[in-house]
Amino acid sequence: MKKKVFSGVQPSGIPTIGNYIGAMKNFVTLQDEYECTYCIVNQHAITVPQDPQELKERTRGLAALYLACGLDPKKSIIFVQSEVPAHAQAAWIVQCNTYIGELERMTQYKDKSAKQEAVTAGLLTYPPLMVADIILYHSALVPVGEDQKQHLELTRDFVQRFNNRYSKKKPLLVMPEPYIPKEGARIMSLQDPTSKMSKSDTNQKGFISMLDTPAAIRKKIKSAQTDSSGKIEYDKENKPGISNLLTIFSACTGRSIKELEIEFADSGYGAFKEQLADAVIAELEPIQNRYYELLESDELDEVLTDGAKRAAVIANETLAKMEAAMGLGR
Ligand code: ATP
Ligand code: LTN
Repeated sequence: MKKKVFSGVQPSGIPTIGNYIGAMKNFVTLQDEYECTYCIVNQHAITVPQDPQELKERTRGLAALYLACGLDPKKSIIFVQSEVPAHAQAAWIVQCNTYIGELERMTQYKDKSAKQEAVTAGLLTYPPLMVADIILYHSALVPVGEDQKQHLELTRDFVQRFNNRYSKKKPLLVMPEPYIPKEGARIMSLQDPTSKMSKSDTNQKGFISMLDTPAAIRKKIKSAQTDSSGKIEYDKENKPGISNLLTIFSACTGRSIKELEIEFADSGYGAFKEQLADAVIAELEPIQNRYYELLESDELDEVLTDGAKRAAVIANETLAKMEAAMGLGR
């Protein structure tokens, strides 16, 4: 039997090139080898305030981007989280088997709650919903960026605890592993290369969105923070800006960082940035063209409706087994 893969992206903004390199690009490569399920995790997005109309548009838009990147509904299940109620139901079970202390330790919770005026309970219980997403589909591999590693560790702890408590003889839940790319697992902000590139950054110049126009991409790359040494070398500690740009270049072209260092050994930052912009545009332009076609098509809604149906069959079955194991029911 093929291994199962599950992952999700929040429709909390237009995905950045960080989301693409760290996660979405791998979604596509994994679908040829594994049985994959990819979710638009809109219930995770509402852990912080969202404008209802915008959330709706971004949800459909993210689905279009999934397909535009190359996700194929014949190979993978693609669906919207809120359309499969088993996620929220399983999340309750997960919450009742998770300790508040575990959740308070999560760095994403600490970072995000520090930025909010009022912190919702949902922001704290965000990881149990993510645990539910993963376990419902018997996922063995979860392609994510570096920042999600801690949530995956929490998931592994939960799986072990649940199996120990409720299904000792025959483990019900599959132990998942994160699938984190060797390079590009943490693309940094163009303006502050010591912090993660994020689609909800208030400084637009910090990130390249997957839908930025070629002119905007070129401008943002031109104004990216570098250093004064003028040498194109990978050195994360001392040259975080240039190292980040090299990583993006490498991910967009498939060429190694070593190779790029050699090619640009005698170049200045200006010429390097011009060519990087060309590479990013060449990677994103075909995706953008397909995206705009898909947004106008009926195909997109058909894929999501069918995806939710197929996902619900699997999710409901796992949920029923979890409930039975715990004695929920008559
Ligand atoms: P937000 O800023 O709204 O919290 P986010 O972009 O950090 O959003 P998600 O939309 O949930 O978070 O991220 C989707 C996937 O992209 C996850 O697997 C995450 O690890 C990955 N990812 C996010 N930012 C980066 C980044 N800068 N570099 C590499 N991968 C990233
Ligand atoms: N928390 C993730 C998004 C997410 C996810 C998942 C990723 C929600 N559910 C299940 C992998 C598997 C994030 O990137 N912020």
